[in-house]
Amino acid sequence: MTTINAVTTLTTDGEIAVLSLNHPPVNALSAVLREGLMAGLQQAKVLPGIRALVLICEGRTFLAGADIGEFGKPAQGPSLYLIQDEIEAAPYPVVAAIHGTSLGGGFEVALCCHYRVAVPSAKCGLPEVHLGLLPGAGGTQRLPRIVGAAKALEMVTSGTHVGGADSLAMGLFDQLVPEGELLAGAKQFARQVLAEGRPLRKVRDADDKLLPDRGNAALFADFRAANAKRFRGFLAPEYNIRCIEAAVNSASFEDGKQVERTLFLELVSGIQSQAQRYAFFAERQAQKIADVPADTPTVPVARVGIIGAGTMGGGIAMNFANVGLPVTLVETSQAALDKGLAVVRRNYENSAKRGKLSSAQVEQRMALLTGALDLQALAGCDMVIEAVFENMAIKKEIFAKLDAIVKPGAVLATNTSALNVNEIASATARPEAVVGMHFFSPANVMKLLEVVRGDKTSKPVVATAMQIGKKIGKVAALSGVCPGFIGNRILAARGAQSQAMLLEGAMPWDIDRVLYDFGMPMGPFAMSDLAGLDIGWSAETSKGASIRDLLCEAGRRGQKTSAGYYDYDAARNARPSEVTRQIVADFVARQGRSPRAISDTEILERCTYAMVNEAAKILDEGIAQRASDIDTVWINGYGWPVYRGGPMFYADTVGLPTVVAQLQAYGEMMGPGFSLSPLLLRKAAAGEHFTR
Ligand code: 3H9
Repeated sequence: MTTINAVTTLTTDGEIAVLSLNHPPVNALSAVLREGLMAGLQQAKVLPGIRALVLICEGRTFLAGADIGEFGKPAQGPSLYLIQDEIEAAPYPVVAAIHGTSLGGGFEVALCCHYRVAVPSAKCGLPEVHLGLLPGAGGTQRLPRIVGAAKALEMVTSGTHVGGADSLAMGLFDQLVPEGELLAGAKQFARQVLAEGRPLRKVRDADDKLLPDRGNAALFADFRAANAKRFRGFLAPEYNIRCIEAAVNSASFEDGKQVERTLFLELVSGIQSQAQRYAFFAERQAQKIADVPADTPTVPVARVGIIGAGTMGGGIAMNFANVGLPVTLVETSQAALDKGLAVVRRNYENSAKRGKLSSAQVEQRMALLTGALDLQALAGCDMVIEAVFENMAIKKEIFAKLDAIVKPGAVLATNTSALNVNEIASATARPEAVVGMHFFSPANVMKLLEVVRGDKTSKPVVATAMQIGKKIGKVAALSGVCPGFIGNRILAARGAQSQAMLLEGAMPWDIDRVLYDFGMPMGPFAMSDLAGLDIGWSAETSKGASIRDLLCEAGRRGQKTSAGYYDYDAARNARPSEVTRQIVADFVARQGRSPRAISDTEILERCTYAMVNEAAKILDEGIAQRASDIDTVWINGYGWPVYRGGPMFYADTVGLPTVVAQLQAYGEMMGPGFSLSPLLLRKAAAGEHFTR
């Protein structure tokens, strides 16, 4: 065995050379790895008697892509392109031996190898679009030469990881070998290639898959039109499409690659990719808690209990069933339980209709759910999540009962979205076991899990909640206790401004349009209509003291009544409402106010800067551990456009002095409850940022 450098070794087995890379955690193509790879390839070439080379990785995965942290820094070591040329021009077959995830630049290296062998659990893909990028090392030119333009378009714009069997069927892998036998299988494959005298196949030369689409403008126009909503606001999907177009229509591989190179450079230096790369690391950073080290013991969770089988409880239960964990769902009546389980079944069956689950999988998951009408059924659960409606007295009553039922050492979680977790914990004799696990609706879909740490929550309990979040595919972020925690507290700050502007002259659809155009999935008024305007409202106590009261009194309760701030047609398409316009205008007039024209800039600034200001307070108070956690919450829980990197990153791009100056300029209009965050003021004055 020859050690090439700290991460690379070269061994031989008869006529086969094996170049092995080991750069934890994910074998990213950092400078040190590129150096080792290049030197290893060159040394193998001069070894006597070598007739084939296997490229393999140690650890959990094959090369998972370029080192994202290196973008924007001065280049070091050999470029990926030189390495790819070296592989493609090797004098003998080079076989990539793939396990784990072969992604981005890592898969682009594999695509330069003459052959690809993988274990069945291996996946491959070009996920650069999620980083606001495109595959910049020939991926957009080679992929369609294997799978055709239509499939390539879908793959590069969705960033999907393709499993082993599908990759084999699509020609991305040449052979699957049994798990645990990758190296032996790859060597065997190489020997077979030699024995059969198979050629040094180069994907770059294979044009036949492209030819049928040459000049087919409709393919691309249709793809753009069909995905316009999905790609809204993002630059990278369009740039990826242009590269596939170039692959199909360019006179040569090199011409297409030039287009790819130019567009890659534009994206990598742009603000969208910077924001998306930041969000990638922010999400992973959010897992880390300063005083809860990674080796903190956790509670083994083999069975989960959920109290409440409503929309939230049922959705939460699905997350656990999806990863094979049995769930006990407790309701107060058989009817409510049956209804909840029927909704879960319907959700699964809808997934099956869309081809995402087999009917056997639907049954397997349903079989993991057990209904019960008595809290006693939770005795054997390792984690219990309370998901009843937001009423402190009821929650305290439930937690007091749980104390006598649930086994010692279990985690007692509440899904409250705003209530005081410390007060809930005080109802038990074991407040250290109590933690907030705030899921977002629909809980089986939304990525965010806000883990709320009470004053007495123990470290193992915090660590368990974070860990189980990852296990069920959520992005977990830690919050301290305050009304609304990180996410809803910031939402309330935005809500206050949008309500205030309604009284100053803006209409709901003006405000919603500005926020939608900014990139949010919907504005605050459309969101209220979706949730129901009558949440927390009752006809008995309504005093007609707000526009919401008046709308509810008029029977306009939101989408469910086909009318709220907006009018809705049968397909739930929203239209500005004349009735709402009149209700707003009359209310404003009764208050003796004269409506004024409010610019789009003012709407955007007051909404987003008020959010930034509240976020700064949250950070200052230690409710959030770091600014990037706040961004992770807003991107994954509320649809803040990831290409703007979250409220804190956005504030940094705007410039904190500008944020402060504008908030000061709006002055009294921000409302009596508004005050500038001392941290925001300090940072602006010192020329500092939140996220850099
Ligand atoms: C690219 O390739 C561009 C080319 O086309 C063109 C070049 C010219 N770089 O996610 P995890 C770190 S763009 C640096 O928790 P998992 C990550 O930060 C790239 N670091 O593990 C974390 O660090 P820490 C295209 C990376 O098992 C640790 O590894 N490739 C990179 O849940 C573990 O990560 C991608 O977009 C990286 N590329 O998932 C793939 N990847 O422990 C991005 C990971 O300090 N990566 N880290 O927090 C992934 O999707 C997942 O990490 C992966 C593993 C599926 C691989």
